[in-house]
Amino acid sequence: KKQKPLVVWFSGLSGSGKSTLANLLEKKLFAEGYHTYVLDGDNIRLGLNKDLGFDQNSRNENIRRIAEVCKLFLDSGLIVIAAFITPKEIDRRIIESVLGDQYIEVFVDTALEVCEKRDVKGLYKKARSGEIANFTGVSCVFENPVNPDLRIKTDLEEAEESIGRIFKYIHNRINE
Ligand code: GGZ
Repeated sequence: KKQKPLVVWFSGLSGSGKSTLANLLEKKLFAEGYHTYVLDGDNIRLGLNKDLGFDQNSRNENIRRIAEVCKLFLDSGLIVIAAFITPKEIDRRIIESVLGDQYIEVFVDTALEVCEKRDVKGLYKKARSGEIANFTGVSCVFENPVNPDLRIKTDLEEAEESIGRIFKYIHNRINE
């Protein structure tokens, strides 16, 4: 199947559902015959970016490098699915300056209270107690995306519905 490369980039708080959506989207695209690659904290922050922490400069550099990696994957023809908090608008504009119109911005808009209640990894608890510093949403700002291509309300929509909307949105863009 012929495909046009694209980057679908999910931003949102820790626990908002970015990785879940990224993996479901990959599954859907694979089933439809597309070639994809998922980038997330698990394969980037443990490898390429293991020298980076969570202070502002490190986060900027994290996102900048990931955007450059996405660009390389675009050259190889893949549909890249990226899932990172991406807390600042300036970072999203940097991504756009690197990737141009091959960048699709998806805001996973899950309320902080919901993410904190889930607290899958217990990180919010640690952030509240001060055990983790600079935690997004608690002790570090998350700027809501100003004009995302898509906004996913995980508390109002089933994940499968969200994936359907994303697929519909990118369908024309990824077909040769
Ligand atoms: C935010 C942190 C922090 C701090 C560790 N703030 O839910 P997770 O655990 O699995 O995903 C989060 C991940 C965020 O890394 P990103 O590369 O996506 O962040 S950014 O785009 O801002 O560079 C979380 C974990 O790392 N984590 N410490 N202080 N998230």
